[in-house]
Amino acid sequence: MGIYRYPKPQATEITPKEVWQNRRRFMSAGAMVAGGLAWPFASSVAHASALAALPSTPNPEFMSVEKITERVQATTYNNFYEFGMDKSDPERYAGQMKVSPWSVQVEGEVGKPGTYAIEDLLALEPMQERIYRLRCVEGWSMVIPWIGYPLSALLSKVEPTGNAKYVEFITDMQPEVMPGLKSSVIDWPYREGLRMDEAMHPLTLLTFGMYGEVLPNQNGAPVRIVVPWKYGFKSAKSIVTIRLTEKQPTSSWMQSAPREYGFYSNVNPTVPHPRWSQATERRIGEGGLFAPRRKTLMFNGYEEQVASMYSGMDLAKFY
Ligand SMILES: Nc1nc2c(c(=O)[nH]1)N[C@H]1C(S)=C(S)[C@@H](COP(=O)(O)O)O[C@H]1N2
Ligand SMILES: [Mo]
Repeated sequence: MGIYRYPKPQATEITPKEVWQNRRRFMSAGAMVAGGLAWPFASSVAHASALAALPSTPNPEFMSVEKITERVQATTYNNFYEFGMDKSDPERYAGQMKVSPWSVQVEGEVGKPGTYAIEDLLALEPMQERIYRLRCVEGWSMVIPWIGYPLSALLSKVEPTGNAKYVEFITDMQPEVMPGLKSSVIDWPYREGLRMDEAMHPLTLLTFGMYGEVLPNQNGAPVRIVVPWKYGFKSAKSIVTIRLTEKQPTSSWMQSAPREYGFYSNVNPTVPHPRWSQATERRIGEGGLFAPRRKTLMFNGYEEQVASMYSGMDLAKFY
């Protein structure tokens, strides 16, 4: 269990009591089934934790020698535009998001469409811990210990038809608690997509937790996707629908700024965003204002694993 390695949460990042009590009630059933461990696990953990522990087994293939970003940074510096444009808005407002009950509808080009309760998704496959870099298109990055299992496990279960070429992710809308939905920067709900081979790639993680615990709301509770070789915006949070399609879906960002955001959005230091370079990045939590920026790596450092999916493609054209 990786959970002892993480720094103790600061008092300031502890969620109001009513919120975590709700979360615990909801998580206890699912986490027990998923982890096969006794529930009071969280109370035996060395640090006072506001969220339910999510037991997992570290996957040695996806560990990292890089320094893990402090949990306080990863949970207070976020993009989740449903809650506002500022980096601090998700942490401030997402506590109000209702994450229980939750279900995910799997539909479209599948032999077995259906609605999965979050408890069933949690129990579908053993939970793995994987340390992934997340690189935002804005030019910053973090290193996060995620908990989940490959999306391919779920996709195989629903039996994609021969027409299934793409997967679309649609995320939740809760207008009462999401002030960002009033903004027309994005055509809501937030939608993202992957090509079928990308969705089935072993790196693509259906993600339920981070830092040994269930996902904090601001990081996309109760379930999100993490696609580490693509810019962070491909990693849709708080997913309610997974739709398999024959045609390439139009993501929210492609729709709002087609010149700036394409369908693929692979991390690529050689293809600048029309308004800024993608050659370097700032690692969140590393030094001050004058800390040197890091060189951005091709496919965010996952080139060896994913480059073959794009052989023969002009990555400046398919940005
Ligand atoms: N539903 C939803 N998912 C989203 C976003 C969003 O605004 N709404 N922002 C994306 C962006 S731009 C990034 S960089 C990552 C940030 O994930 P993190 O806050 O967990 O680091 O979430 C992505 N997923
Ligand atoms: Mo981002």
